[in-house]
Amino acid sequence: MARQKTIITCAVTGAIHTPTMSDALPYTYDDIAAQAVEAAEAGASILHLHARNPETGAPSVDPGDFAPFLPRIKQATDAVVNISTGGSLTLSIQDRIKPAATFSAEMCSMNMGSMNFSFHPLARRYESWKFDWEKDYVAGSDAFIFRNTFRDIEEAATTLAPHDIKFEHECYDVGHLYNLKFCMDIGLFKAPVFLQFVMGILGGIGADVENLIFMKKTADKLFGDRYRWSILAAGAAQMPMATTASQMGGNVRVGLEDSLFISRGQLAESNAQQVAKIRRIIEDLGSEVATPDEAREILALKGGDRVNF
Ligand code: KMH
Ligand code: ZN
Repeated sequence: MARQKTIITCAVTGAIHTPTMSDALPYTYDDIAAQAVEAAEAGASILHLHARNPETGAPSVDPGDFAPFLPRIKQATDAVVNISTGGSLTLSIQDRIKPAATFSAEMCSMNMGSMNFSFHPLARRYESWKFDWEKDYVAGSDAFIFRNTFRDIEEAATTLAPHDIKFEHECYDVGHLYNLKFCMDIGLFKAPVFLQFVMGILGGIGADVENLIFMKKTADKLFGDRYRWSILAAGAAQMPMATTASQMGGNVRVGLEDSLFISRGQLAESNAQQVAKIRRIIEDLGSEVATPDEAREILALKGGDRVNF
């Protein structure tokens, strides 16, 4: 059987890292748009997008903070837009799904379980901060519960169902695969599903090859051949785990949401630099990367002409 092409997703800014941590982290409308377009040009066929307050860089789920950059990305690229419903991690599911519902994107994230979700150890690395909110946000994440109860998942799934959005099911641990299976059994999601194995978040499964194999085997057991998968590994594990996953037939996600680095100890200059690196690795190892239209076909997406931006 011909090997399927590898889909590269780029997660452009996220809600974990803060402006102090890297000058490359985009948070203005212009910079989010420019880096997203550049990442698509470098080979990302899916752009996973969060918004930020353009003055302070704080994570935002206000649709008004997505509106200035979404049309610009659509005009400049053919890439699939995937809108986060993870949010800002402490907000209600009702607020978190507003951007995806408002803009009816081709894809959005769907977080498959409640968990500790912490990056408080990062706070120790910085003595001064660019913006007032950053230190408390980062240091205080040891008290965050990222809430995604079954009721929250059901609310997100039923609210977004009329929009025909393909979900990127974020599974931060093996139990989240079972949560997804349960949700499929009660009719909330239909196969084939698209899984994102999220590895290396403090609160979730660690980023190593044994765990990846365990996640993959569990997905095989639960979903048979009726799923596609991708990996994102946080921090230093990003490129090594993406490389391994691509060799196992998985798709990959990179971007400054997940890691600020291009190699050990060296900050990335941009999202596109990470996309170019993983693309080079994938191609050097003999695989091909999917174009946006190939990604649409592989994931059976509704099409870029059916979004609301
Ligand atoms: N920040 C990632 C670990 C979301 O946006 O819904 C997971 C994520 C969640 O991308
Ligand atoms: Zn995200």
